[in-house]
Amino acid sequence: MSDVFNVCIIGKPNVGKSTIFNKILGKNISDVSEISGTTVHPIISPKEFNNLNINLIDLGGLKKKSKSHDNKQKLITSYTIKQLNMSNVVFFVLDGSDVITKNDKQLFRLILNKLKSVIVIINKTDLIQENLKKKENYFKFFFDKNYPNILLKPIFISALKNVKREFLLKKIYEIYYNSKYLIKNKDTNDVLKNILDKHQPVFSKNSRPVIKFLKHVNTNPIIFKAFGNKLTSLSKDYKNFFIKQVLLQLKIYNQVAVIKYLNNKNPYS
Ligand SMILES: Nc1nc2c(ncn2[C@@H]2O[C@H](COP(=O)(O)OP(=O)(O)OP(=O)(O)O)[C@@H](O)[C@H]2O)c(=O)[nH]1
Ligand SMILES: [Mg+2]
Repeated sequence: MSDVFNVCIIGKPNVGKSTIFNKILGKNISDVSEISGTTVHPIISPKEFNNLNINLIDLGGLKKKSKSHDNKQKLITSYTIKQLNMSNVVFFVLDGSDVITKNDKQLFRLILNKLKSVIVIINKTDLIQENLKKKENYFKFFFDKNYPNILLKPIFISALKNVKREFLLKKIYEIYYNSKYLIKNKDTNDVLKNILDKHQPVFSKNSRPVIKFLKHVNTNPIIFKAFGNKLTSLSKDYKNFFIKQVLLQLKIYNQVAVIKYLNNKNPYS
């Protein structure tokens, strides 16, 4: 039996989630309309790619917490949380013709807090009025600067004109593929050496923290263990630098990573 991967589509109302869902499946299964709040109940449909069985899940649009008190929004919120918990990957959809709103940020936090792999999709690029490159950079910069423990390259599409189906499915497949294997100790420790060559942890309270060994212990969510001495005095800045470097050097995109720092433990024991 081949593996199954759940991929849910999350975003604020009216950003084009159901349009993307239909275009990827090549069938009009989920209702689309210009009125926001069209989808309420989750719509789940299978799609096969490279022998991977994907369950694509269209969800209702989520509003800001402060505006989610009516019954319909409460229902959408509870369905979303349930599907999010069961998902392997999230398509997080934003409206490219708009700015990034507080609602988008709240939703993205929710996804990251659950340590979900996430593919950021900027939709409706056909509606972008201003300089396209400038707008693309605006989104790229936001996702690059604000989240140290995940590397994100937003994908720009117009679901109406070209949903980039193969490309999106390939991104899901990459995460599935990465989730099958642990990275070898030799590779993680080569990366550790490179990072320490670039930038050592600084002295704090008269002692220098030392990271000696880096081990990949879990996939999706990605968890590393870093072993060494005096690691409780590592600064937040250094940890942010360190995790970003690990992801960059191992070329891990769209997957949130956690590093657990452990003092004076022998990784071989
Ligand atoms: N111009 C443009 N319009 C789009 C695009 N994608 C979707 N739309 C339109 O945006 C409106 C909302 O699309 P939906 O797919 O229903 O959006 P949704 O996110 O599922 O909305 P809710 O279910 O209400 O949260 C519809 O009028 C779509 O035709 C796009 O790429 N470009
Ligand atoms: Mg919808």
